[in-house]
Amino acid sequence: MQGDPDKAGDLGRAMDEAGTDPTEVINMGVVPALTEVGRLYDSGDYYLPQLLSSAFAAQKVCDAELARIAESGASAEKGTVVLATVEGDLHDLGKNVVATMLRSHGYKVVDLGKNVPCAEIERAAREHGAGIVGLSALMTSTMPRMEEAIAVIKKTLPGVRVIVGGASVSEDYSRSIGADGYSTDAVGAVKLVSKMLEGH
Ligand code: B1M
Repeated sequence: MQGDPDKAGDLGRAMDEAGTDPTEVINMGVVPALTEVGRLYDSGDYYLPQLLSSAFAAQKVCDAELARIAESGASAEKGTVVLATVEGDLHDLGKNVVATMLRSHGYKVVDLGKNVPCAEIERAAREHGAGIVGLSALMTSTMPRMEEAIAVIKKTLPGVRVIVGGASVSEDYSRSIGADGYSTDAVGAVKLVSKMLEGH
């Protein structure tokens, strides 16, 4: 997967041919690969070009797996989740994985992207009738934007629940800012959403 979209496509196809479940391809293939890319970037072994082409390759696999799920006709929309990386934060690789995993489990995802102001998140949740808002932040400096968004959403959209995640966020922090749920990874995010929207 190291940043070569063609090889990533081959890997995805090989896993498809082996009958691997699409969500497993993402969970067992894409997420560990991206985590390793993050580690290599952190350690100075990878630079921005490798990082960006890895992200592109990962998205290509995720898109292919989502198309596979759509072809199988398995996805009836089970509820709407508005997702965003908070204002000031440009990290979106993990949030994109969360979006793909939620879509692959049949949820409608309105992905607002990265660096999203609180007012835009609240407006989108209202307009799309979201049951859940998911906020991602990877920097300690942007985590307070989550608290602000939660305060606004709780005030104006009391029925909407907010879940949070991102490498620097912890369970304790999530509780302290009034989030309804927290998960360390995309699989946990799907479990939270399923519990909140479907009760299991
Ligand atoms: Co930056 N960065 N970065 N970075 N970056 C970190 C986060 C950092 C920890 C690196 C470090 O210093 N060790 C550090 C933050 C320190 C801190 O505040 N604690 C940092 C910094 C400082 C910066 C800059 C300030 C660097 C600079 O310019 N001097 C700058 C800030 C830009 C900005 O945001 N304003 C910056 C820039 C960038 C890039 C643009 C180069 C790039 C982002 C590209 C992109 O996302 N499109 C980048 C990257 C890639 C990283 C690291 C290396 C990797 C992050 C990543 O994508 N991991 C990161 C260090 C690290 O984490 N090892 C680092 C892979 C991804 C799959 O995992 O995002 O954790 P992750 O998502 C996981 C879970 O966290 C969870 O599920 C995902 C999948 O399992 N999750 C959720 C995420 N969101 C969730 C939401 C949920 C539930 C679960 O519910 C809604």
